[in-house]
Amino acid sequence: MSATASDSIMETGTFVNCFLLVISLVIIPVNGGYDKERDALLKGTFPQDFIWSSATAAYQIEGAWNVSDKGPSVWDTLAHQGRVYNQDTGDVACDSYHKYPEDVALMKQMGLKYYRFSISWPRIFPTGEQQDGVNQDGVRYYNALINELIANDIQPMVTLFHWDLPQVLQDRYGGFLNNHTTNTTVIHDLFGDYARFCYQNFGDRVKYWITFNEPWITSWLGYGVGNFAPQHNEPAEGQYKAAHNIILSHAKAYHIYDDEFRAAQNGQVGITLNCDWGTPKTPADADAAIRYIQFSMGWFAHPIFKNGDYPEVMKTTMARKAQEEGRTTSRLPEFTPEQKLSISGTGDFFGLNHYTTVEVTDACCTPIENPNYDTDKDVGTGHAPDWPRAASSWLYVVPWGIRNLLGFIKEEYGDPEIYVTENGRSDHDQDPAIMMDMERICYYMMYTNEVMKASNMDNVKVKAYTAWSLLDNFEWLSGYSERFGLHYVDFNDPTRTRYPKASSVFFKQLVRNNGYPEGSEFTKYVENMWYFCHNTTEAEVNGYTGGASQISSLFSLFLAIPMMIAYSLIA
Ligand code: PNW
Repeated sequence: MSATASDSIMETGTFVNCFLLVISLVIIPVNGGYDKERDALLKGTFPQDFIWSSATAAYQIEGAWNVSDKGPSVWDTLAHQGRVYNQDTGDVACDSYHKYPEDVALMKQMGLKYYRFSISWPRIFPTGEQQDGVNQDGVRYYNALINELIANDIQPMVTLFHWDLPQVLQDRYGGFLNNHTTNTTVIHDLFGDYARFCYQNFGDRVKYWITFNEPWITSWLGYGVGNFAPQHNEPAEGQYKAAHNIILSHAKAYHIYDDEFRAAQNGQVGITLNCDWGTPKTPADADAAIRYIQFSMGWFAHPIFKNGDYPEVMKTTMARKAQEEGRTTSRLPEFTPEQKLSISGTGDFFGLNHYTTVEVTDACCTPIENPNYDTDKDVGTGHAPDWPRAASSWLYVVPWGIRNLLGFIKEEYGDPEIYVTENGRSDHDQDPAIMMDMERICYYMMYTNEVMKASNMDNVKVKAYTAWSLLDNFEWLSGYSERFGLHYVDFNDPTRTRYPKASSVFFKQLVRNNGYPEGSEFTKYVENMWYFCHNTTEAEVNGYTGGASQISSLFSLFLAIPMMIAYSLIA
């Protein structure tokens, strides 16, 4: 071999090594997050009848904020006051009010059999009250959407309240602050009337009803902090009053279905609660972590799925605080014995929205000047340094959290049927657009695998997994700056064309495989991606370092892109 030839081989080798080194420094964050046992890929499939779905919400996608007689919602008000990032509004959003057949076609293309969407209360009753008039165009819209879904073999799963309260109800009655301690609270009856109207008009085709989406957000951010609509700032008590009314309104809507519709329509009514998993920072923080979960999910789940009343730890903590604050009554309201009876057992299924995990520390008992829900819990929250982050400031990627949370729900609430009604990851709105959304693919891959572990290894009755979201949409206070979609929407394009991201192709394969069956091409692809997705190198995982393992890590990344393209061609 000539000197020149061997030099050039040397040079090539050096170049490759440098290239690998640079690439590995840039794209493979060195962290020790991967736990060989906990995070291993589970092969297998979900139960045969498992429900794969995706979700949206009315205000986030519909637009058409004032067509026909639609009344304004509290979110129309907030957005029109310029309170959203970049002064964005939901006036047009994804224009799904006009483009719903396209949305249905996207789901059909992905092989989804269910769609979770919400009905806008003020689109049906402009003031929120039936006696003031019904907007027939609104009823027509939801009928058309439901019919389009069914014609395409997609089952509707309908949320009655995804935060867009009719503004008139806020103005007339204080919304969910209305008279929270009496038995004859107007807002319960009005929500009941609205639910009845929906069961009557759509219940022949809709078999899954979710009364409220994330009442925690409405209560705390809407009526406590007040940065979310309806912007009521009363952090000592507002959230407890609102939650009390929401729980009673939920129970009312449940019983209306039970008494008047169940026999004929044979559907199910549940509620969707959000909860981050709370993991104790040290063993000494174990009680604090439980307290964190009882104050968030337990606040609603304990009354509805257990005994009609708030969690014991919430009641005793709040009673102690009342004493310390020199109050004669707790800021946490009490249910009457009759109310407890009517609340308990009002969930045919447990809807769960889950995105992230927090590390909890005990912050017990420092005296607080201005008591509020955050300080009431006596906990501190943080995040481990090696948890990767999404675009939303609160969203850390911790796949194993969902398995723990599902196990907690099984144990705590008597093994209910759980529908994961939201799970997903945000990207920043950036130029060029993120169409090869590998991080979203990884998120769905890792989280659904943990859900499968809960189902198949821990015997949790998980019946459904719902990806948030079908489309990029109006992300509340962040406007259009955070994108959760499986499909990209260009919000500067008047026609709001939808474009499939790589994750929609991945999700389609996941649905088709119903999980990660041994030996399938899809599972092989996932195996190649697994270490990359866990943000760590194979060398770290296997405890040795060296070129070969790094190359194979990189290979899974480079393999991914052509694989995705191949998949989209055969899709
Ligand atoms: C859920 N947080 O809301 C909602 O149900 C969706 O409408 C929303 O688009 C989605 O999650 C993504 O945010 C949340 O601040 C809003 O922790 C805020 C938080 C969590 C969930």
